[in-house]
Amino acid sequence: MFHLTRKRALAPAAALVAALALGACSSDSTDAGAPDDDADATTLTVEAVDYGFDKVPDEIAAGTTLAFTNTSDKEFHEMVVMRIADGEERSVQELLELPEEETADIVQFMGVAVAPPETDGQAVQGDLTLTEAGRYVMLCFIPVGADPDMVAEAMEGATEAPDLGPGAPHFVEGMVREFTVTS
Ligand SMILES: [Cu+2]
Repeated sequence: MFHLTRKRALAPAAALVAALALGACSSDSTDAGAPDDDADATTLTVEAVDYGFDKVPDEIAAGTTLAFTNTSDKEFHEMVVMRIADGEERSVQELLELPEEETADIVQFMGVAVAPPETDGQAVQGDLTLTEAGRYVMLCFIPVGADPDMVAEAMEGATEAPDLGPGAPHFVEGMVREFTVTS
């Protein structure tokens, strides 16, 4: 059902365009130098806030492992990491508007980490060590205002069809961040 949630969230929605534009350029240039220390730069901890991913440089060295921590005191967050196919030049915003069947060959799921409020996250699927250079995007699909306990149950598969409420996915509110992995 975790997958279903994500697929539903990727459905076209005109209102996304403006919201996504807000999130796409929220990079913090003060962080840009961080991954240059090759010796120690093997783990990068991404901080989830309401609603965004902090501490994400524009460029990340290949071989870096992404860790995840949630600094929000109310929202459950996830970090779904996807790689965008080589040669693809459309923006993340444009890709999010495509029908699901068209994105299957363009966007490759890499891994996901999840974290309840004020908790360090854990990877629950895939591999968050990014070895291949290219364009990547991280997103959070949790609905705004969802009960963190219910989200946790849904993640564990304990609830068949969890009602996480009517909120828009967090990525609509800015929890979408593109970055580049460099070799
Ligand atoms: Cu979130």
